[in-house]
Amino acid sequence: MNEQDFKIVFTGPMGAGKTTAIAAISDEPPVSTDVVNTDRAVFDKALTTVGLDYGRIAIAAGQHVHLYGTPGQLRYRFLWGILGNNAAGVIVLIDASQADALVQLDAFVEAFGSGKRAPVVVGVGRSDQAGALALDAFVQRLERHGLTLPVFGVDVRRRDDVLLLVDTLLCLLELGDIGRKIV
Ligand SMILES: Nc1nc2c(ncn2[C@@H]2O[C@H](COP(=O)(O)OP(=O)(O)O)[C@@H](O)[C@H]2O)c(=O)[nH]1
Ligand SMILES: [Mg+2]
Repeated sequence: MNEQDFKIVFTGPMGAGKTTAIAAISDEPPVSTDVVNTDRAVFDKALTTVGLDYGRIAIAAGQHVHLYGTPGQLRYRFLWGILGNNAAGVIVLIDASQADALVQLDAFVEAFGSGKRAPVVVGVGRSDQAGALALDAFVQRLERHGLTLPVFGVDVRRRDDVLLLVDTLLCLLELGDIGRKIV
């Protein structure tokens, strides 16, 4: 990683789409540490990430954004701090169709510094599914905690949606404390 590079962390609960999002935008095949999911009761999908995801995108000549995905399961929480360390910004992905989506939002935003240490952008997925919470519910939840963070409805399978999250984060970085840029 060279001096002008940034590190961005994708976090959020299992199944929210961290691995998919990084794969959607990475310039090169992402590194993934997915294994067979033994927590199908929590979220029914075949694979889950135990370590991290890693991808990379070029934003200028010789300048890259490094993309790290955290594991979503609480038992890997010890990795969040390690992966979040030195992050220029954080993207929290939430699945709006999960009953506890607002509680999950609280947990992940809180764990990653509520946008105070580094900017946070929230991507809400599956908001078009039956029974899914409306985007506004997430905005209001954040406001209850005194937080005004960008909240976007996204489909992480779409490259443009994921790039919107990353671009917003980069804008916030430029507007705010450039000193958070990391090596
Ligand atoms: N149908 C549908 N599937 C989605 C949507 N968003 C994400 N997914 C799928 O949800 C899964 C998310 O899994 P993954 O990326 O492994 O989540 P992670 O645990 O956060 O890394 C993938 O299979 C995506 O294709 C959506 O809006 N609609
Ligand atoms: Mg994953």
